Amino acid sequence: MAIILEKGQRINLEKKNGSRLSEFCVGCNWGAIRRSGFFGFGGSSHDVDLDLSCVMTDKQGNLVDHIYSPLYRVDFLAKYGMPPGKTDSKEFALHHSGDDLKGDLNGNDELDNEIITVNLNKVSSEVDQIFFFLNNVGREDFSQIPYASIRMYEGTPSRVKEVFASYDVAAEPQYAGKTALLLGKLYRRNGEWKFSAIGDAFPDKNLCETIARIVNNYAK
Ligand SMILES: [Ca+2]
Ligand SMILES: [Ca+2]
Repeated sequence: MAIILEKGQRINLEKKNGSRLSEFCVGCNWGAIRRSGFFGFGGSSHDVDLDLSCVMTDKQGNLVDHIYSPLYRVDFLAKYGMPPGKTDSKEFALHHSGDDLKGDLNGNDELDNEIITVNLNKVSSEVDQIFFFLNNVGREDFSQIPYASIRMYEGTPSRVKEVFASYDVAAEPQYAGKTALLLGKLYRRNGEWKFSAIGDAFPDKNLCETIARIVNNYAK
């Protein structure tokens, strides 16, 4: 049984057989918004573009690396002092599957739309915390998105072998007006990696605001 994470919960990355989780996927699955038509005809779907991203900080809480969509405009990022997007961390320990712009158009396909693969054994020694967060590029807030969940699992982006932990994040009134969500962080403690499910939602206009918030309020 996978662990169903709750806001604020901290977990070890220890598996049932006593070994430790070191290579896994962090994936986010979400749905486009369905609008039904008259008498069941002419329903339409409204694309939902969530972006799963992560930033890495060192022991002092300084930003040292990032993964976010290369589709973000370079001039927009530069206004906030942020470098261009990329899908690999510096040491290739983390990799993003690519920017999904729509969400599931025909109901929940149970597959993650954006996935970051993680190999903790390859993470640079300067990295102390890895924060995972979601931004909605569109105008709707998380309470309007039919479903969105994040999970950690072993396997590959196209084949889920075993789910280690999962966390549901959308379609709840508490997310009204919220367009960004800090899902959680991987962090080192006494030489071991652990995971903390943060689950805080914000009304941020874009990912640069969320990154600034993480660095200023969570990383130190
Ligand atoms: Ca996206
Ligand atoms: Ca999906």
